[in-house]
Amino acid sequence: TPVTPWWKDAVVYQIYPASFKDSNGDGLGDIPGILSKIDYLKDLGVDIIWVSPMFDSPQVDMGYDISDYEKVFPSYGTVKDMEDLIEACHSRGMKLILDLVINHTSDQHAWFKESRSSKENPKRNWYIWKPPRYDAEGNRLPPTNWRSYFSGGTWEYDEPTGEYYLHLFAKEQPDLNWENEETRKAIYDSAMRFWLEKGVDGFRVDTVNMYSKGVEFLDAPVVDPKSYEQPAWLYYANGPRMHEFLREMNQKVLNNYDAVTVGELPHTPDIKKVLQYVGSGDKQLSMVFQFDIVDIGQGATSKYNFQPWKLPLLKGIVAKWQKFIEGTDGWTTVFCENHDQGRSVSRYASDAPEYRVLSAKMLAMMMTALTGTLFIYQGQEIGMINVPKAWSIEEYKDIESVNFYKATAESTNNDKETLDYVMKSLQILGRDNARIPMQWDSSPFAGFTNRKEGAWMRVHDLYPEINVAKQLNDPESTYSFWKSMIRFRRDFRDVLVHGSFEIFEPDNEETFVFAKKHGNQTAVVCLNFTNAVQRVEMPTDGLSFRVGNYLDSDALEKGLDGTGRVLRPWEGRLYMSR
Ligand code: TEU
Repeated sequence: TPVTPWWKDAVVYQIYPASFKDSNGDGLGDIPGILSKIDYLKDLGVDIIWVSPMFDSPQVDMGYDISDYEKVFPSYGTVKDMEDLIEACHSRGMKLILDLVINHTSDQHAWFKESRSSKENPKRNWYIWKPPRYDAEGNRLPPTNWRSYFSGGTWEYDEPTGEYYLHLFAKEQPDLNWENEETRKAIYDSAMRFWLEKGVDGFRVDTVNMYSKGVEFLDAPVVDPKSYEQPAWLYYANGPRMHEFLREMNQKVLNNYDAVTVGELPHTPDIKKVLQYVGSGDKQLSMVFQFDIVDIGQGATSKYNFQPWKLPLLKGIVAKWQKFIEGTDGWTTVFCENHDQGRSVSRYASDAPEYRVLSAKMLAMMMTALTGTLFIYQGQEIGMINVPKAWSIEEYKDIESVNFYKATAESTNNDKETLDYVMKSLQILGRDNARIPMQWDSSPFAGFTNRKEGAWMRVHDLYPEINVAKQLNDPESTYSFWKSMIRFRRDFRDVLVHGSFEIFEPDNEETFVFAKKHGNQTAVVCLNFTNAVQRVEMPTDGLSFRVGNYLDSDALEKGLDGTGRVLRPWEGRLYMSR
């Protein structure tokens, strides 16, 4: 029988370096700060640490704009600090993975500086340059009408050489030209081998399905008549050479190391397409992040136009990505938070004072009972919640949010109602909800920094109530619940990490009931997603549960009631068969 790869049973913890822990009092997190908390993570039950970009960068997009893959952003530390971190992980039996951001670089990367210097430069072709178009009146137009992620178009005109370059994200993040073999070789050497040789255990692969753009650069159809730029991911995501590039990357680089890859796969709801990436026979990626769960509530043509939704949507998405690998050799991920998303308690449950702890534990139970490699984002283990509703746009730092607010203000002539709705949407979906400093204790600035002026971003007003120090030794805390659920998941890994999935009452809008099965063992999970008491019918046919053999996310009161079970508000229960 084949051995299970080490990363399947793993619990991965994502660290956002700017906001995890500041060790030197400059208001920004750093690598020595991460080192100081490594035993905290080990104790929680973390197997793999994923560090978001800590490479040298002008920080236009929080380090996802890399100016040198082989250097560390000075405020975060040095390459030596990273070597120490790798060693610290390995000596504790943990692994470390890095972000691999190779769809684009910073415009300050030496490669791009050369590329933009002249049309004859040998690196001209390392990025995607196109001549302008002209309309009937002779006005200059960009090569296509594509909309970028951070508002405005995807093409920036570069005066000195009279051409446009492509940038799917900020204009300071030019897209690399993957069609060019020399570019690919340079990427493999600089962004990958350099760090693999230092012992990193793999990568979270940023926007992995965007390397191969369509061969033809065509205009996207108009779905938003108010704007010139149109959503265009159909034209640049999952392009024709995607799988070829990933096979090459494995052959030339990854296969020489026991490295794991988890690719980010936006705009890909199609199961068959996803399976092409994660089938283990055709080695491309170990697993991917499917976006459906984190896209919940986003507007169709504009992300920050929040759309209310009901529980069956979430349940259907969970069920879809639980079932899609059954009968295949593929693998999947379990996650509902990262640095690009609002906090799960605020988005999927309730962050009201009386419910937020219950909610956080209920979600922890859901996540730890699902099949796939489990990813937790910093602060999720203590139930951190979204920024307060009263915060104004001035508190937001994320380029996507700030640009969107500005663009909306411009296009609506500062229409108050529209801008209020943008603020409401940002407070639910905005990326900064996850980027505020980690809440360590109740000392000033949540113990994140000892800088007099505070941290680079405002600390959550509720940090005295929601913080690590308060929860560490409290057996009833969110942290303690996560810790025990992670152990429980490990003890019952066959059924929880690898088991098959079955959903009950998919249309029920109040509760989420599912079963996990492996051999003759079954786990039944009942989750209450409301503020009210709910009765659930448990699928107990032919199963025998030892009374008391269950885990409860709400230890206050445990009521068994005939065939059905009564769940208190936001309570979760997990019953394990004998
Ligand atoms: O995100 C890529 C991505 O697919 C976007 O949908 C992302 O979710 C973003 O919020 C835009 O709406 C990755 C990183 O996770 C993100 O932080 C970076 O800004 C982006 O790539 C560019 O590198």
